[in-house]
Amino acid sequence: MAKHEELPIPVFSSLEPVYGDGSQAEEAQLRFDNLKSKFVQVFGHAPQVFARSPGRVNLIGEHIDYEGYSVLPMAIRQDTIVAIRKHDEGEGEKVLRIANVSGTYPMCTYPADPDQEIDLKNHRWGHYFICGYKGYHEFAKSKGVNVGEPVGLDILVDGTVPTGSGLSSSAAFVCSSTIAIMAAFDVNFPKKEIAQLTCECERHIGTQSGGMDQAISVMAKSGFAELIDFNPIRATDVQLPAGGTFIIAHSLAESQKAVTAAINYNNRVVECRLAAIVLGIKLGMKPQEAISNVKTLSDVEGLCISFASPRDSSDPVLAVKEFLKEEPYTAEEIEIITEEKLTSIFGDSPTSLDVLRAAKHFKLHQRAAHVYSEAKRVHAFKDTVSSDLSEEDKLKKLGDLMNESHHSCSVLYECSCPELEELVHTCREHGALGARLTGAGWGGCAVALVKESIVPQFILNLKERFYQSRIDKGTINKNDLGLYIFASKPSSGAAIFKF
Ligand code: NG1
Ligand code: MG
Repeated sequence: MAKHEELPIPVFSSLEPVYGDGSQAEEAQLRFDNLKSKFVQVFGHAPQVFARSPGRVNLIGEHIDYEGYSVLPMAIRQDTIVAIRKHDEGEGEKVLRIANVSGTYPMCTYPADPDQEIDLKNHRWGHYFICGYKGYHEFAKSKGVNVGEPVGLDILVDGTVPTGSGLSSSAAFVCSSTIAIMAAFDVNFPKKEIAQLTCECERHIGTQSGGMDQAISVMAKSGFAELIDFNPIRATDVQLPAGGTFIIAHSLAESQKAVTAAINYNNRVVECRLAAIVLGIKLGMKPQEAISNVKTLSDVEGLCISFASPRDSSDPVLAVKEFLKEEPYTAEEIEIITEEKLTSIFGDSPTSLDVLRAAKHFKLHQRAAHVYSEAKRVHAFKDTVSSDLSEEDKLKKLGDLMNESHHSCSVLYECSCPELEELVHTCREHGALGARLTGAGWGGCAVALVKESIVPQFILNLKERFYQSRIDKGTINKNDLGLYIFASKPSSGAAIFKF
């Protein structure tokens, strides 16, 4: 039998395989009915096909996917559904019209040219669809698929993944768009190839992202978290212990990653690359060799022998302590080591040059220490899940690893914020075995591991201790609380619907 990731995206003619037959199915039926009637209203035709792809919560392994290290997320039930209709050749204008069921997002129109550049200075929500559109064409070309002359597309989107929340609404949108486009053009590919292509095409939005979000969105399986490896992308099922529940809670601080990339997300990607190059040089590579060959911290892990105590230890965290100073580096200090200007090292990456312009200094020690230690925690998490510890001990160990991960994100990677700190502490105070920020950070959600038996009480306590004051201030509406704090079970991945 072919492996799960070698299979193409499944095509269903009913909602049940994805949404089950309970209350979730009823809700999904309403969304699909609404999409169909709105589509006719807006475009004057029915859609041909639908694609859906879910958001995700990352359980552990933060900011290490782009450094080549494995991560451990699970898909959540919230998703993005894209309804699409491809025009016949010669029909109407050759444009992409992208509408949304939510009034917050006005219709966006783009030319049908797959080589168009995305205007990053003017961020529009439709840009994420164009990522998928460009990605599909780039991929089809590389596969020798003849896509023919550009034609018009009508698109209607319905997303339930909260935006700016670290739950990957962006990947849910990019993946569902890409898969809808493929379905409209009547092609399908193995999931792992779609995971790779969507990871690459989301970078057109200007963030130098890793591949975690797209991989889990495309390859998730109901009932399992997945250990995702990169280069090549691979997913291994992880069955979580039955007695624990993951609760997702929003800090109510919005993290606008596409807008703040130069000082947050891409800044960390650049710092990691610089840390990797400097480590490579300190460990014996010639500067030019390191600059040409070292892209990520995982590229130099093999060289990371520490000569201090314990002698000749190959723990990269110890090598970081020995070879990277704790004080932030200035650009000039790094250039003395690299013997090359940073603007020349990153000369082929406009988004990295934006980072260099905005950065005052570079915290190489802290960022590398986070990445190497977090990579180890992911494997410790996976090993704990499959160990023969008692359920009680397993949950405790997993919680500890989540707490350590949060500490590292907060102190070494500095991707937390005051609201997330307060939320994580409130979770722990009320019985969470572990709690941490999830996703890119700088706002968005926390994930807490809670014993099944205390879930209702835990949610009540959080409502009282974290959300009530925000309801009183009018930040959120009491009736919307269920959108901001909920228990989550591992859900299924991307699917195509043809009715
Ligand atoms: P979110 O949480 O969706 O902004 C981002 C990256 C991931 C990963 C995490 C941090 C994108 C699409 N996703 O996610 O690849 O690096 O941050 O672990 O940029
Ligand atoms: Mg995102």
